[in-house]
Amino acid sequence: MSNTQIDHDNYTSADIQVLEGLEAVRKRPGMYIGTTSAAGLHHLVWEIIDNSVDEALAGYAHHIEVSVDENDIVTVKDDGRGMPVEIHPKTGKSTVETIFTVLHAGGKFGGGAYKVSGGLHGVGASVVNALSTMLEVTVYKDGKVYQMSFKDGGKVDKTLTEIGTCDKGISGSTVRFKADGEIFKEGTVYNFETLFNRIRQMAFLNKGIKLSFSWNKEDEHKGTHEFLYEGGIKQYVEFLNENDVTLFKDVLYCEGQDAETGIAVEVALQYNTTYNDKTYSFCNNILTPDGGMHLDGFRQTLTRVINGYAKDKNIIKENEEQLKQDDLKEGLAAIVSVKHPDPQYEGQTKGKLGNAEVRPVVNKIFGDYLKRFLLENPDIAKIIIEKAKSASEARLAAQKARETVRRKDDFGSSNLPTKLKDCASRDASICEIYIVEGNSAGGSAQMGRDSNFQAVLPLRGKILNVEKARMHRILDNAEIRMMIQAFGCGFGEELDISKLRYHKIVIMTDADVDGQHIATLMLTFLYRYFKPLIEGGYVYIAMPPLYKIFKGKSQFRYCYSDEELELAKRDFGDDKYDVQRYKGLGEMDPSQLWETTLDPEHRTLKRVTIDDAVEADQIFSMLMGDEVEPRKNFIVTNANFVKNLDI
Ligand code: 28F
Repeated sequence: MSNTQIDHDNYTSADIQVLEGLEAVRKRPGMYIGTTSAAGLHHLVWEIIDNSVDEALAGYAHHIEVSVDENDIVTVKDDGRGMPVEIHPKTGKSTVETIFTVLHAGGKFGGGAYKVSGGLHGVGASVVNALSTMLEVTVYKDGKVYQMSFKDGGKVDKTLTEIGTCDKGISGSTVRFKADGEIFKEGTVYNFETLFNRIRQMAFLNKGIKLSFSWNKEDEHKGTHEFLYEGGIKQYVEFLNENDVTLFKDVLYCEGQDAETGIAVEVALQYNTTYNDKTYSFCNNILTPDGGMHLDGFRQTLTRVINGYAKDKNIIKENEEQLKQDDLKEGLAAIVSVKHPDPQYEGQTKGKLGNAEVRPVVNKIFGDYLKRFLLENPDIAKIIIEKAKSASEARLAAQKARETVRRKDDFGSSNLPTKLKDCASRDASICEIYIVEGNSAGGSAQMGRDSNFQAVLPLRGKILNVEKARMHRILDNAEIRMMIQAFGCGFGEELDISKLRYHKIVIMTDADVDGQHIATLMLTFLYRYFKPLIEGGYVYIAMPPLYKIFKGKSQFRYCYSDEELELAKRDFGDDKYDVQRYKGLGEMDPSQLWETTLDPEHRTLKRVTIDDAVEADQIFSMLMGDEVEPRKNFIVTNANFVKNLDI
């Protein structure tokens, strides 16, 4: 039988291979999409979008539409050439069917472009099919509309059929799919922010491609968002700085490609008045949270060229110390985006780019551009150097302050804060430290706790807003120093989680606005100086009750939200009951605090997580930064939700 005929009666070896392939994906989904948690569920969407983005990067698609409906069925549509529909020589199946049934059938697309948007390094659409209960493909091509569908993890439901006609000028591909609840045990409900932020990020990273996102659910997010950035990562940097005051108007931008290796480089940067570094690096549109060769090349080049310019212009004297990489991080907002045909990722979470050949390419492209830019913009050059010089002075002051922190005898003999009521156990994995606002609450927490594994550190009122302070000022603050010492694991670049003395750091403040402000200040401090603790899931927020509802003397219940109070009232029916609203932790006696908020058997702790690093940076800058306008807008926009501001 020639390989172009399709034998429907019995399975060819290719059919068996296909079924085994998709079965393998369903058996070990984690091998293909990382996890089957929410992150894995959203990877299905990235995978399909990436195929449209590749068609756009190849120059054929210009508008990609993503939508989610009430039943969490995702639709992705592009206006590219439309997947090929003719029979694929190797498999005797249509190319469409091959793309969705043969693992890694994506691979090279026409026109020599390689797959650069590789969601999870290009595992291909077939994995999405294998992990979906339904997947339907529609192709618009040559005035005809073709459709094929799959069910139950990639089994063919309807073979590819011509279902109609369309305008000759219309072409493109549409994929609709429903993730399989049997695979995604934590549910197949998509998160609006996760989709919104990543789709917007794809538009920033791929200038000129229009991405639309429609949330077709009856909730507060219902609607369509259009993202199109002709300025690409230049506009991404403007977005990063939208909540901060910038030091100059321009965004520095360069792009280039190394002919020999095919490596493409794009860099955009701008400085602001804050002390934070908001630099994000990407490879093939994937965020590399742990950096790697492209980011190293960027930082080394920035430092080398700035120092070279400062020396030539005698802004930094011969005898003066050169600027360090860290000095040029302060107030920096930057995007480093490279495209590589065969990226190698390192590290446990594959978040670091390992290809050494990338560094000299970044060096050359960004270095040549920056040298020219500084010569053509001496005023901006001077501003950048002045900012870095003051950062350098602050760094030296911070070093002294660190030494003082270590030396200064604020702490008892065991080098711990005298105000810390430590716990007996030294097994960090079971120990918890409660950062409590106010001495009265601190007192009842100290009495109510289980002193074997629960420590208490009472704070006196509001702590410093670290978003607007430099390191040495922060280290001058007694409350901050006490927390650093109590945690015992250092902070910032020197943080060593293995030395952390408590595996639960619990912020416990009053439920009123003041308490929430303190909790936000605490979170800002932890986010800026102990981010790995948040990323590692060590940081929590205590949930004390808001109300106590009781009937007579014996019957009572604690309520932790307004909704819970309403339910409890209904449970009491028409009986007479009283409600006590807790204004502050201090109103609870130690045993009440224990049973409602401290006792692991009954309490609820809210774990603080960072789902999206870029988003978190924006939120802290907006909430705590210098610019008042964005904060006002946020509060006005969210005012109706801000009954009891949920941190
Ligand atoms: C909603 C998801 O998947 N769009 C796609 C194309 C276009 C071509 C293609 C895709 C060649 C041999 C691999 C068309 N004409 N959107 C998408 N658009 N795949 S996926 O080709 C398949 C590759 O196997 C395409 C000419 N060349 C390529």
